[in-house]
Amino acid sequence: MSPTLHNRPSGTMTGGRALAEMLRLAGSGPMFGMGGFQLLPFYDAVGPVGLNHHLINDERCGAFAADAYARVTNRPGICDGTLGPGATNLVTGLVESLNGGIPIVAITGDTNRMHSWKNMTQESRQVEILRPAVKELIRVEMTARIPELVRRAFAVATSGRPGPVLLDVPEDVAHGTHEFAPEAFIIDEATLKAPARRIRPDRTDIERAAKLIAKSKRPLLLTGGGIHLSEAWNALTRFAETQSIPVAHTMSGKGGIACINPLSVGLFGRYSRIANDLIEASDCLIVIGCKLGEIATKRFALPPSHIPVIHLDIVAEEIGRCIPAEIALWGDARAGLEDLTDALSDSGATARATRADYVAEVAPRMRAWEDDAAPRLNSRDRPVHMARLCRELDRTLPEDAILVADGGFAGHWTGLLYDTKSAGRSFIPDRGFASIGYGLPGGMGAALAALDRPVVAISGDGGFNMTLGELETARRVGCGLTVIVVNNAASGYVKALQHAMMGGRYQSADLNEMDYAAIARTMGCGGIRVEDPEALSPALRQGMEERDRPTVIDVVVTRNPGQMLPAVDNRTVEIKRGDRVA
Ligand SMILES: Cc1ncc(C[n+]2csc(CCOP(=O)(O)OP(=O)(O)O)c2C)c(N)n1
Ligand SMILES: [Mg+2]
Repeated sequence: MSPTLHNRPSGTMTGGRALAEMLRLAGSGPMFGMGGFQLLPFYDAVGPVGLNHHLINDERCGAFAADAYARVTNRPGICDGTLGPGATNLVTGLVESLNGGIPIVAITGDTNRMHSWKNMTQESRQVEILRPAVKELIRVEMTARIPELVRRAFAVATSGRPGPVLLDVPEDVAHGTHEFAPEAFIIDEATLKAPARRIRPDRTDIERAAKLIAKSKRPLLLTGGGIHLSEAWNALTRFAETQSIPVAHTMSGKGGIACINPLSVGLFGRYSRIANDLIEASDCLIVIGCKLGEIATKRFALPPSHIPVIHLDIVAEEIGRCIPAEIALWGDARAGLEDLTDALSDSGATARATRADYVAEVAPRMRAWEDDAAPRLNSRDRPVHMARLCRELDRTLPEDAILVADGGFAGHWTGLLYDTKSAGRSFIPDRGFASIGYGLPGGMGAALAALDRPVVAISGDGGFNMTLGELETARRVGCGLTVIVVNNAASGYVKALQHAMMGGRYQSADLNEMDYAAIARTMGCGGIRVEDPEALSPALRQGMEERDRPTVIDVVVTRNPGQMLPAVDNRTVEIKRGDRVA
């Protein structure tokens, strides 16, 4: 336990001050919220204790920003909302973190308990509304217990499968005072970053898995966001390389190994380059830190049931939920990969020789895919083709850049086509809940987490409209973020589905034609409108050069709903009743 005694406050202070002191001891980064009466003592204390708190224009966006901060750093992101609508506005953002396994400590004000349930203004059953949105909801009933319960919040947020923890603080607890001893202010440093602790899979299970892998001719790694939470990048790369096993990834798992690593076979699931074909032809699937949900399995059509699955996950009950696992490895991804590498260390050379032909298939398959996709990837179309936009991102973003992708098409297109140049979480899509509106606030959280790295967010125009107010926040905070607005003047995904499945009967799918670059300029930000694909790369460079204000690049893309789905090609899909095409 640390820190040392001299760093600890003591004496009589408000609950709000005690909360701020604990967050300071936890080394908390930028936090995002909107105040109200209940948490005023906390707001009053953040400045004096040296915390970095930013007013947000919508609490949901505060939670999104905290989520992205946590994805970049693996340290709990912090957000807050006041009593009532402030608290309930957090729900969508917190569910993103819950489903994504992202460590968050959220704080809400609540009614003064002297008057609760007497029609207090803004009162609701907020604890009940928020409880299923978080890993644990901690109701703080005594000012004196604030340090202990903040400790608990960090421990829960970063242990096991990380997640959001909510501290619900009644007004009288925040405003009330207590005489604290310095010993109260301690926090376990291990809990300040996920994973707080690592657990290794059972030895016997590792040996069984190693035997199955050793005899497999075409094993394939299927990796999810758990790789990033466990910081298992090196362990994964080493395991894949020493055993000659190709790696496919989900959208959240991109960057488990560098996309440009010859063993990377790209995205699998709803959209895929070559990975789905390799899954079909595999004889052993090694699933790591991946829930195998709807998108990863193409609505549970993948993988074929005859292929044995080894499933390593930090949540034991997640294993076998969607796809039965032949071998269940319960534990931390990095630890499990290290143990598998060790268990197979003697057979590495043999494995590499046996699988030489197999891994040699990857490059020509990728080339064939690339040849097929080239007309789209290099398209000179005006309006801009989405594949070309992704290609320009790929070419222009430097190795250390972070790309944050919004919930609509933006995430799927870049998930399929954007290549990370090194291992690590440098592609951040909000796949926990896939809400639109994450791009801008998520980009801001990522930019504040990585001040020296270029951060680009890509969002649909619908998603951007939803959270446009945060451009004011990003401007005020001085955030050198580049936001690409994929301007198709539509709720595109919906329109494309109506095109494919409803015979082109479009309902509530069109947006107004807008110039988002002009709007951005009016708000004191940079704004560049791009209609010619050749202008994409210079615009991106210009955006990334701005270090202390955001730049919006408004990219006019196709308005043709027949060209919107991210399959890179544009085949007509045959649809049977009840099908979901994308
Ligand atoms: C909060 C929320 N509401 C609805 C949806 C369903 N949805 C998925 S994609 C999409 C279209 C979003 O439009 P836009 O942001 O412009 O992206 P585009 O698909 O046009 O690229 C919608 C409405 C969602 N993901 N999140
Ligand atoms: Mg759109």
